Amino acid sequence: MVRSMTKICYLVGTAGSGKTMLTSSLQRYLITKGASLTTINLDPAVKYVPYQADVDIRDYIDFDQLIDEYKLGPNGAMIAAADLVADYINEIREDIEELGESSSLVLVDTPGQMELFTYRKSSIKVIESFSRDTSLLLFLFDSALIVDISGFLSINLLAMSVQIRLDIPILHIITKTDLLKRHQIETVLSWREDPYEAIEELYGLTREFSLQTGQMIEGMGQVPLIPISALSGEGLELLGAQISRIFEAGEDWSI
Ligand SMILES: Nc1nc2c(ncn2[C@@H]2O[C@H](COP(=O)(O)OP(=O)(O)OP(=O)(O)O)[C@@H](O)[C@H]2O)c(=O)[nH]1
Ligand SMILES: [Mg+2]
Repeated sequence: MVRSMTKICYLVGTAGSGKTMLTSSLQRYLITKGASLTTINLDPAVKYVPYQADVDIRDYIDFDQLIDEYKLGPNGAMIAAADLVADYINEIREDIEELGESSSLVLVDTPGQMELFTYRKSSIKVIESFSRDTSLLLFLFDSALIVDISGFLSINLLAMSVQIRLDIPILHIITKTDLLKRHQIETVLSWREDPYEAIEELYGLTREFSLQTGQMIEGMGQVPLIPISALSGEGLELLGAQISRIFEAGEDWSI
């Protein structure tokens, strides 16, 4: 049996936001900290995975064959593949089971197009087949998309949408911080506390909606926003500590 206390982190974010690379660096970081870790690739269309995928959906779903067999375009094939994932949940559970003790923490790298994991019913089945109580979303804010206020508010809305849809605890992560200047990171973090000064510069309906979004951001309360560079490793320690805190496992990853 997959242990009922198996803790699962789903990495979710817009296309190219850094899910795969963060999975890779987080895997390396947590293993050095003594975590007993399993890493799952749930993206059937990915060609190259830069980490050791202990469980891989590509062992069950052949993306190119789906395209050929059903004469699908790339998006149609992605939808078909995303829906098929739920059919293989028992196999995935068995794969994790076979890994035995190394399955107390599981990282799940989700498909490139975020809406496939977030909004299709198969993902809900995947989450429920483990346990909501021991699941955590790591929602990635691509740093390239949030350096202006409208981008920042839009991605916050997306994060809220994902949380509403999947209904599990969430951590927010700014990715690729090595590409930002320090003052840009500080500005983005300050918008989380108070976005209103920046919103004042907007006009019309955009300003109205942005003000309402600002109120929703205030309502998110204590959800941490953690700046991370998967490239340099900056922020991984803080992320590890936050994951640990959420799962109430303290700092001892071998538990
Ligand atoms: N500079 C820098 N580049 C990064 C970082 N993380 C990811 N990238 C780059 O961003 C691009 C996308 O990264 P991925 O990890 O593939 O992103 P993804 O969200 O898995 O992408 P899809 O699965 O295709 O949606 C790649 O070119 C990475 O090299 C980072 O921390 N710093
Ligand atoms: Mg990826």
